[in-house]
Amino acid sequence: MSLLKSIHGPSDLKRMSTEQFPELCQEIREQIISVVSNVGGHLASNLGVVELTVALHALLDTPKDKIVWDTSNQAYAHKLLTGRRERFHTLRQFGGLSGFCKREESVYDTFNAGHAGTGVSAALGMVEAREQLGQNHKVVCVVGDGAMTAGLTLEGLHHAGGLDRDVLVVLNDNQMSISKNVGAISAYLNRTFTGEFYTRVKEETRQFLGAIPRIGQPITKIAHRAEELAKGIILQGLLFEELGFRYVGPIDGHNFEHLLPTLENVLKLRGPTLLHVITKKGLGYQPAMENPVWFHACPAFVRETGEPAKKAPRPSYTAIAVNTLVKLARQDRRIVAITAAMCEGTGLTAFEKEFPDRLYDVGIAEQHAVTFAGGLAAQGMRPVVAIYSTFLQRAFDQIVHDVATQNLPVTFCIDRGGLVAEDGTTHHGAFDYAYLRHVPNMVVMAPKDENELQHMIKTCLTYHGPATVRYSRGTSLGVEMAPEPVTLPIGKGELLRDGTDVAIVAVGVTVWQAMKAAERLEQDGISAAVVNARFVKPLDAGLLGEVARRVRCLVTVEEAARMGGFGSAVLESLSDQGVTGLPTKVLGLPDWFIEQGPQDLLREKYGLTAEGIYQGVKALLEKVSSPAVAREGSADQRPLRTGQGKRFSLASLAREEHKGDEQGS
Ligand SMILES: Cc1ncc(C[n+]2csc(CCOP(=O)(O)OP(=O)(O)O)c2C)c(N)n1
Repeated sequence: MSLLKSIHGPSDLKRMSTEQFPELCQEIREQIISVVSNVGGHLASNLGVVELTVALHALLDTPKDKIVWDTSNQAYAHKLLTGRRERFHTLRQFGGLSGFCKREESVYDTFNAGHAGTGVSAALGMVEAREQLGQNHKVVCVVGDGAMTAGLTLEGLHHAGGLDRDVLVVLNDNQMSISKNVGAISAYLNRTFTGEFYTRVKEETRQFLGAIPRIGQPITKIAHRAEELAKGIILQGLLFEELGFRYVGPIDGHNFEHLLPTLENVLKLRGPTLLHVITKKGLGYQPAMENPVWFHACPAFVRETGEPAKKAPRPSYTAIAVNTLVKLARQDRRIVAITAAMCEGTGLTAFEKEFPDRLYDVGIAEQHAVTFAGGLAAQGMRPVVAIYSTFLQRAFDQIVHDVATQNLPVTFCIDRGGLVAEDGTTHHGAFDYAYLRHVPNMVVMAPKDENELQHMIKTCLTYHGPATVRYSRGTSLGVEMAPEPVTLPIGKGELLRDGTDVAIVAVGVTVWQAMKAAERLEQDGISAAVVNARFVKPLDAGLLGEVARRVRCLVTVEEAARMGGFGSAVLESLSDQGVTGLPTKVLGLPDWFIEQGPQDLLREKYGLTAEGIYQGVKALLEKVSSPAVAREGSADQRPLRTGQGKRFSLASLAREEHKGDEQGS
């Protein structure tokens, strides 16, 4: 009989003998490996926290007690133990379980996450809510050593130490962020469990634990002993002690004989406590232990070999971007690259290989990465900050205050722009056009294909101020590449085809879809112009105005949030140029958080495929029956005829569009 199958919630765990826990952990690992090999996911981190998760749920009274998982990429075992085992095979798929914690998914998920470093602050908020509301429950935050390098974590610890409330922070230390953890804090943590020192600490911890009766020991006495232990033998806890935490550890996070009694005791301690737990990424699956970096967040793989189930047919946009950077860095000594703990994901490993001294991994510190780049640029360097669109959100003020106000030549390689698929809501790069285009001095570009991408990288690096190039997750299109990247004229789009019925103005990956839609429209006898905007800012106002004046309606397309994005920019530009009364439609992502799912499926759902654009144009054209109407009179009073002869005003047209938004076409 499977132990895991008998668990429908944490209370079942409490009925189980602790001797059965190792076997249960084996089953949990088996389940995780089996599902992740099918659907991809954060394998290595999850395999590392199985015992810790079992121990926490066995000792806490969840969901009354709260566990906050920082980043929450390591919450698979937590999901399996909290009533989601039967749906676990749907992990990360459209309509399935999220790969992260989601309050809307389970009462056991106390806080939504996906970005690193939020755990301590959120947990502290819950602690204060408990105090304010006169409640009585425990709050435990599990945070990785990687997330310890996030400024936000340190801000949370700093505040917690000052507040002096009862809160337990479990530092899950596997020495890895995605790749090897970096920086001074990581080095500090490493010193705590290497070689002889760790062995001695482990032994003394064991003696300490042996001396504590499991039940009935007055809390103060245990606290005192714990304090003695911490002060007496664990100098390395000093950083946390100075921040106002009681430090306990390090302990072996895979050994229930250490985990259970220690956790049981630290959960009784008063005040902020930090338990330092050592775990191994990938434990239980040999390929993941050997290559925890690849298995941090892997695609589907062949279980027997650990090889990817599918090989990409062409290089990714990421690879093309970095190849170009490497090429340009060979010619310009001032080019340096910066990553915030995402060397692999951003492809900068290739840059590091050739220029190890010109690559900076700053840890999970996007804000610092941007200001650091500002400092480099102020002294004449040409820094390139490569960060995923979603993570760059965190550095908005640094972009504005530390780069743009000074017009510093920092290049932003914004990877994973648009829909990113299975990581879902917290990871889609939906907001970048909107959060960048209103920043003075900022140039914002997005390539239609990989050839244009290489030109845009070069354009950024020859521009005198801040410039961003935003590209998609996934495989490039396979277009012919120019032998060398060239500098594009700033603010110039290209007219890919001319037409008189409709202008489709697209940017980024949507451009080729717009071209396909135009070909289909042509078969219906509709003449469609297609503009590749290239620049979200500055827009090619001249080209837009010119094209807009010779068509009956205009549709913009972007794989980004519609509100405040590229389409909005086009409409503002047309209005500034006095092109009023032209029926328009803005295709893009709606005003809600986009769910997880394959890119193609989501593109289809949100009308961003060739078919979606075709349908969008047809719907608009249907409303614009008379070519003359679109060109004359004041926008709001002018009557329009639909194909069916129904009368519309442009104001009612706008209401129709808005209704479409709410329903989520
Ligand atoms: C703000 C932010 N930057 C980057 C990432 C990408 N990322 C996901 S997990 C991770 C490493 C986390 O390491 P750690 O906190 O030690 O947790 P582990 O996965 O080892 O359990 C990184 C950098 C992120 N999720 N959020």
